[in-house]
Formats: sequence, C-alpha cells, structure tokens
Amino acid sequence: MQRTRISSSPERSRIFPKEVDMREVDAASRYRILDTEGVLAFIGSLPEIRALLGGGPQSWRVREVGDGNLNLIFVVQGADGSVCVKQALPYVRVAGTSWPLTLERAFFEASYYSAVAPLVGGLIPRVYHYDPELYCTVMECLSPHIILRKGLIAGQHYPNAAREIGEYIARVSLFTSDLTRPFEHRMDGIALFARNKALVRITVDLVFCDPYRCNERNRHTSPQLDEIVADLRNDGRLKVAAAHFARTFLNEGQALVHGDLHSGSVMVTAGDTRVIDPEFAFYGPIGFDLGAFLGNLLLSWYSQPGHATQHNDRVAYQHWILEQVRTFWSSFRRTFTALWAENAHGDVLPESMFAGPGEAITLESARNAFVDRLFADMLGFAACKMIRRIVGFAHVIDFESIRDAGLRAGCEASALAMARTLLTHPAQFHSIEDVIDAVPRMASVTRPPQL
Ligand code: SR1
Ligand code: MG
Repeated sequence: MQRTRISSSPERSRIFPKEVDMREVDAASRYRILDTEGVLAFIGSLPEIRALLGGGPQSWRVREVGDGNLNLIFVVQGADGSVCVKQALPYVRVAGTSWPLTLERAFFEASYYSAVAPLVGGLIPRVYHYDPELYCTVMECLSPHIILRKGLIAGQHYPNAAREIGEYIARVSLFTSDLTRPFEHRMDGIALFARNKALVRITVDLVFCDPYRCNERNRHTSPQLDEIVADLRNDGRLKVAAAHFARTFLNEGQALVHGDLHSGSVMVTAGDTRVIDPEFAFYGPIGFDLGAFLGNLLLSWYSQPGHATQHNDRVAYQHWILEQVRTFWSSFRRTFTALWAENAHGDVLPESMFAGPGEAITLESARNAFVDRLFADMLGFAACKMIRRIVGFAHVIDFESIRDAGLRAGCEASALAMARTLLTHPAQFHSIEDVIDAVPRMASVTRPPQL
C-alpha cells in the first residue's frame, strides 16, 4: 500500500494535523490530497476550465477557503473568471485523521446535482467537471454570495430565500417520488444512492442517537446547561420520539433528499439563492429536508439575543425570521400541491384512479392528508436537528459565536425547550401558525440556572 506524502507548509499543517493514513485509498488510483499547486495542475489540464478562467495556470490565484466540516474548498481566480474546486478528504476535516470517511461522498454529491439540475433551474451552482479518481468537483464560484447562516447572524434580509428553498424542496421531492413518476425511476435512484451509507451513518449517529446518550463526541455549554442536558437524556418520551424519526429517516425512501439542507448549505445574495453541499444525498423522507431548513431558521431565531447590540435588539429581525418560517412552509405546500395536481401520473394516487363523479374531492383530501403528514415529519426532524446542534457534535456558529457563555446558554436552553415540545407534544402543532406562536413562548419559559 502506498502512503501519500504531505508537504509541511503552515497552511497544510492547519488542515492536516498529522500525516494522513491513506491505506483506505486504492493505491492504483490517481487520488492525492490536492494542495494549491495540485489544483493548478488539475484544472490546468481541463480545456473548458482554462477557457473559463482565461490565461494559464501561472496567472491564476488559488486559495483554500473551506470552513465546513468535511472537505477542501479552493477558489481559483483567473483574468476572465473564477471556479470553485471541492475535494473530499479521506477523513472528517473538523475531527482530523482519527475519523476516517469514504471519499465516495463526492460522487454522490455530483450525482445529486446532475439528478436535480433539470428540476430546479438556477437554484444550484453550475457544475463544470467531476473527476471520479480525485473525488473532486469543479463548479461555479458563487460570488458575491455568502452562506445564509452567516447572513442571518449578521441580521441581513434575504427576501427570496425562504420561498425559493420551499419551492426547491417541493420540486425535487415531487419529481423524484412515486407521486409523479413510475416507481422504477425511484428504485433506480434508491439503488444508486443506497451506497452513500457512510454519510447516512453520520446522520444516524449525530442527529438521532448520540445527542440522547453519553458519547465522547458530544459537547454542550457547561456547566450552564448540565442539568437541562441530563434531564433531556433521561426523558424517555423524548428519546422514543427521536427514535421514531430515526426509523422514518431510514425507512421512508419517499424521494431524493439533499440530506443536510441547513442554512449552511444555502448561499445567498439579496436576490439569488443556491443550494450547495448535497453530499449526504439519498432517498429518504421529504420531511427531512423541510425539517433541516425549518430547524435552522428556528435556531437562528433563538440565537438572535446573542447578537443584539445597543443599537439593535434584533426583535424586529426575529419577527422577520418568523415570517420566513411562514413563507417557507406555504411556498413548499403551494408549489408541491400545484405541481402534483398537474403531474399526478405516478404509481401512487394517480389521477386516473379517481376519474368517477365526485372523486376529485376524494383525491384532493387524500393529497391534503399526505401533505399534512409531511408537515408533521418536518416538525419532528426540525426538532432533532435543533437538539443535535446544541448537545451533540458539530455545533453551529449561530450559537458558537456568542462569546458570553451565560447568554449563549440562555439562547440554547430556549431552543432546546422548543425542540423538546415539538417532539413530545406534536398534537399542539396543527399548522405553521401554531409553530410561529410557540417560538416566543418557549423563549420566555426557559432560563438556564445562573452560575
Ligand atoms: C462529521 S460531519 C458533521 C456534520 O457536518 C455536516 O454538515 C453534517 O451536518 C454533519 O452531521
Ligand atoms: Mg455540508
């Protein structure tokens, strides 16, 4: 077996804390972890990318800009344009080499992009090239876009984002499901994405199991939240509810889902929205993507007091976030329902089965019941996503950037209270208005012990 040599620049030692064990990587493959010179050599060999950048590799500027949990991200700037180069590492970047991870996630990401591109228009980046041996994707460099999560922390407004993400999830889930397509199409998709097991494993562990048990990867704001977290891990009803959503996640392959559609997987400008990072893609419950986005809007809401200043208490901004919650769900529901009515040619609930007199009403009520179940799933998944970001591994900067631990704990405790209510008292939430009403109530009922 071959071991890859890694140079020792300061930049590389930041990214690679110790030498990477490459024994998992096929020695015969061209895979190597790219550095800036490697990126130049790689994309310099691609005529389409050379033309896009202009000039030659010697004139291009390359920077590694990744701040995510898993991969390397390079931005390459040429005289005429720029591209983004994303490469999978053989381990979890934020954890280091002690947590190996398969490289194939890059393949599933590229496969997801190509599956959804005909469905979502300009809501994903343009993908220019995928290299199956380097596990590397060359794509559009989104500029001046920023990560939505960062925009929400900064108190920025994005008038289209919630509506467009609702429409995006509606289009992808509807057109990859049995509601509009012959089941063979979904089964082919299941066969392809079922191999993305390593990433599904991460979600099962980090979202549905570890937050509810002792695990050395878990972390929370301590000691402020110690009692709340101990209570959470003793709450049988809560754990059974989380397990219900784990089962739904693993067993309801309704449609192609992004698998990690939180506010860090959306890039925005004031007028443009793009979904990125679909490496967790697989066939799962439609409510999972809905819940990821909703849960992260709610985390943002609860984090806002931690970002208040003397000049801006963020209260008006919290109102705006709740409007986005309403917009998100109503745009999903409206788009999904309208497109379903126009394309009910799949094997489940086809229009042709309901052609008799008066049966249109029966069909409509069956469709409404289906969407109501998606709503319930969305709330449960949102809650699981919120809890994992506060008591598990991989926290979010919405809270992590609040330096005062007491203030941060107060925000986190409120978010936990909301998430626990969503999971343990689902009957309280019949509509999105019920959710919007509950959000501020949960903020007022929870104060962590003052230490
Ligand atoms: C080990 S990866 C941790 C998290 O990063 C990704 O963004 C996913 O949310 C995953 O759970
Ligand atoms: Mg990601």
